Amino acid sequence: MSNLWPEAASAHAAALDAVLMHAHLHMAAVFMLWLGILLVALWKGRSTHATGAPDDSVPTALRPVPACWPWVAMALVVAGDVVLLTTEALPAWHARMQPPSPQDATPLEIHVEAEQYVWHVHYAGLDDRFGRTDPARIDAGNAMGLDDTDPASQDDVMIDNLLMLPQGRPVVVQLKSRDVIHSFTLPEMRVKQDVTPGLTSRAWFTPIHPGAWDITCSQLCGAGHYRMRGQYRVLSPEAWQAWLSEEVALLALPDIGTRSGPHAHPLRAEAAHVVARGLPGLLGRHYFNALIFGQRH
Ligand SMILES: [Cu+2]
Repeated sequence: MSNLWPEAASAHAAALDAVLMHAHLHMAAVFMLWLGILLVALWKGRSTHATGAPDDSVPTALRPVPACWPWVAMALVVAGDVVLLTTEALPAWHARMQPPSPQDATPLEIHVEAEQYVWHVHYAGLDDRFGRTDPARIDAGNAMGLDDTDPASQDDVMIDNLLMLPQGRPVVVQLKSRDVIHSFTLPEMRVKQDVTPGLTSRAWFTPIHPGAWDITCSQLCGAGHYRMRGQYRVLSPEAWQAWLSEEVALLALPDIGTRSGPHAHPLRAEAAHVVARGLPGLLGRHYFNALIFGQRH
């Protein structure tokens, strides 16, 4: 059955998969048990006594179904639920609800803002400090509204629809929405978190092996919901650091013109190719609006 699921690529994925698998096995056992009782009842009750009322003239032991069976079945269902909850589901949920501890490894924080139909991704850069943002500064070349007067913003990297992650390091994604409810979903990380306007949500996970997969939106968020997809990639820590350094270096190039525009980085180009089927794709709606319609947001 696990072949039907997306690849498990985060540290907590196995525990959640086990809960899911055992809950399904439990429900399958319950289904078979009730089906068995139903078939026995049908078989033994196929007499001409069709009134539905208990026939007191028949000894209890010979009645179609012993009266205790449903209680036994229900007790087994409850016992199975209790075992599942106490041994797997609640421990897995408890572990899931604990944010990564800085004692284990310094978590990497990334800010993501959802907007019909783009994931704006903001990296703190080499200094690990996020620059100040201001919604009034959002425009075609500044998807997050970064305030360039803040020294911490100088090395901040903004990319639409591309989430780059290092392997083996806990990641905390801070999520906001600019319009409607979206749902930030990384199936292989077993991460799904609603992104609600007016609220700041967080999702955390630790990628355990390299790969490239799709970011999807799991809430029907508008007519373009189907194309609200990005890409996320897990690289080795060294490759991730090299990528970040390259991106920061690209910020200094004079021909870029914008902070969130289409840099010439090969990974961006590749992701754009994958995502471009969704029209705004990697470049984001603002960029396309500016490019095609001359609009500024
Ligand atoms: Cu969405």
